[in-house]
Amino acid sequence: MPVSSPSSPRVALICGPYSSGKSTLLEALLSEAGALQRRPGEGAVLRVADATAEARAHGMSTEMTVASAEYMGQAWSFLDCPGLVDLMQDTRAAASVADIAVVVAEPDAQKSVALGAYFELLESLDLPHILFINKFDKNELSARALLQAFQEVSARPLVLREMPIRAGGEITGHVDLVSERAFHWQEGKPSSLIALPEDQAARENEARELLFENLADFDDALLEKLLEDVTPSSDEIYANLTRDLSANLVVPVFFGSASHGNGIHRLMKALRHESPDVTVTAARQGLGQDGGLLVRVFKTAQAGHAGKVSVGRVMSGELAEGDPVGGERPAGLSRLFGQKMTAIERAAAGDVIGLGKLENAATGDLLGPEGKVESLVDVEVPAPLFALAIRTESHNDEVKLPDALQKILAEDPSLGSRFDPYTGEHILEGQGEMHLKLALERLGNRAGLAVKSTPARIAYRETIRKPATSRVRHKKQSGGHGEFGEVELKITPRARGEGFSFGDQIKGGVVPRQYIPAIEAGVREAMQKGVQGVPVVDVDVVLTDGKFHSVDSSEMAFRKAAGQAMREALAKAGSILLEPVHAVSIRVPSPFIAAVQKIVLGHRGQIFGFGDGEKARAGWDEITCQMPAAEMQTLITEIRARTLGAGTFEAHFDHLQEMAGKEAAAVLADA
Ligand SMILES: Nc1nc2c(ncn2[C@@H]2O[C@H](COP(=O)(O)OP(=O)(O)O)[C@@H](O)[C@H]2O)c(=O)[nH]1
Ligand SMILES: [Mg+2]
Repeated sequence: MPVSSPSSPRVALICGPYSSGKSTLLEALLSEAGALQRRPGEGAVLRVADATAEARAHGMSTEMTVASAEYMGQAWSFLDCPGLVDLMQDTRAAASVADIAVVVAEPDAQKSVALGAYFELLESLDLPHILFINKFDKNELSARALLQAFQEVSARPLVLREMPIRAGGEITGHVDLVSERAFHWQEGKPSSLIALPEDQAARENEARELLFENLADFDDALLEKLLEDVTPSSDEIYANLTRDLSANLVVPVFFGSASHGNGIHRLMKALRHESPDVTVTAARQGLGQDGGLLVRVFKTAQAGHAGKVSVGRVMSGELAEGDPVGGERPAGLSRLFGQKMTAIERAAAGDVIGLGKLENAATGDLLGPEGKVESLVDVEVPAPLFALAIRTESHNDEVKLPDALQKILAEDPSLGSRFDPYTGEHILEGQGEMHLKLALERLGNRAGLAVKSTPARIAYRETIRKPATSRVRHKKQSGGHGEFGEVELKITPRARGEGFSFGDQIKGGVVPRQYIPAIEAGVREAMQKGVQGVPVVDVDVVLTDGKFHSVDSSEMAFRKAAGQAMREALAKAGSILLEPVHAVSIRVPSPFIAAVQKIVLGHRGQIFGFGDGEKARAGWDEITCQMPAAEMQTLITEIRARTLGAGTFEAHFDHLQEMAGKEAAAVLADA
């Protein structure tokens, strides 16, 4: 079992729901470390976090901010992640390198579901985490009541480490439940040590006992002491806390106010004393322990003239400027502080560094000196939930699009792009409307590309109602070489999903075999656009008869004849419009199940069942249903709007379904 060294560099992930105060906390921690000479949040333009064009335009974090600083002789890197659900991939990537996470919450029990996703992620990675309840300054707030609500979304026990001191309408300080020292908060200054107010002693005792009971669940010696009414020593409790946190058995809870600088010193000290280091983190991830160089890239940025910067953590080994990483030589190593980069000469295990211009590195890669390394624990990339068709505003820019797209895709693995052969459109897909909006803004800001987006077209299909036959002679005789080909086709409907089949009943060489592939090609071409203007599927075509001419027949002539014959047969066979239907499973916290059911039914969905689903957590439900693809374009937006951002879904194509009536008419009118 590897042991943490007190001096080696630590990485803390700062995560949590939108607007809980993560970026303000980042600045408060940097200011606590002496790396920022002003109060957090002061001077919006100078913010360490949120300095990119997109972040400033939206007034919120739109990507992860990385800032390194020294705190009491120890190097710390803080990874401040955006809280927007669409951008959860940043949190996932940062979690893949962090030693410890701080989940920042608002003191609002109503918003507890939004916390669930963070606890779930950290639990699944076994990453030790602390809950910091921010904006905690009003007297009506009860830490106990909040904890009860938050406990419902955490699988690990939440243990309160402090108790608020109340006076008048405010919370004026806190008591550390282990050391029993009381602090009075002061605006913009370190808290002052005070005597524990007498009227708080009973509450303090009660809270302290609860903390001990929580810890005793994991320690028999402590349990015995409590049963015998022996008060454990502070050292014993601290040792318990450190062990339980690094084993991810409990979630310590602190509170305070990032913007007023309250409770920050306490939080930073807990991080310092209780965070494991990179050797423990690497072991938890099953990474090689032979001391060879391993760098996990968790962010990719474009830093103006410096170009591409891969931000990575050295998970093991060390490197100096000029050493190869991932089979390339980085154009310089740097330390990051928001947008600011400072060149460094070497980096060791634990450090977070910027690596200049690594052509082949992408976010999520684990790099050894010579190339990518397979790892047991990969950063999971979620399936797309939202898609748009994109096109450059100007036709001349079209050639620049693939390259520019490729750059932003390398930054963010939860973003995808593909060509849809069924609709002929370029699709950009990701985790939600805002995710794609930001991606398009990035294309504009970085590559100067103006890109238009429209809802992705639905891959409608058509098929035939009944069998039909047709006979066509294609003939041209105009001096020289003529064209001659004659075919008779029989087309028959096939069952849904059976696709296209082609055969022949040619006897006696009425059509020489060498022309039959050309006939099939002609048939296939004609099926690209049926009578309703969309591709035809599920049809069996048989070449029943034909004629040829020994001089004038050619592949071309037969192909033309077959195409014409197919179009005529389709026109006779009647047509049905088909739309793609997806099998969908939607997962939401149980209280929202009725609201989500309404969304499904409002979009021509068909519900097959409710369950707590294999993958669902306690307190979550799953709806299994089928929905037409056309109805799902804003599904994720609607689910999130009704579930405080918590709900999500998975979907895959299931079948083509017949359309009729006004829905079919609407599709045709559109086409
Ligand atoms: N009252 C109060 N407001 C805060 C505190 N911390 C942050 N805020 C405010 O909450 C808003 C969101 O903060 P920000 O740090 O950008 O949140 P993030 O989305 O979690 O990064 C800003 O208006 C902050 O000024 C706090 O401790 N108390
Ligand atoms: Mg932020």
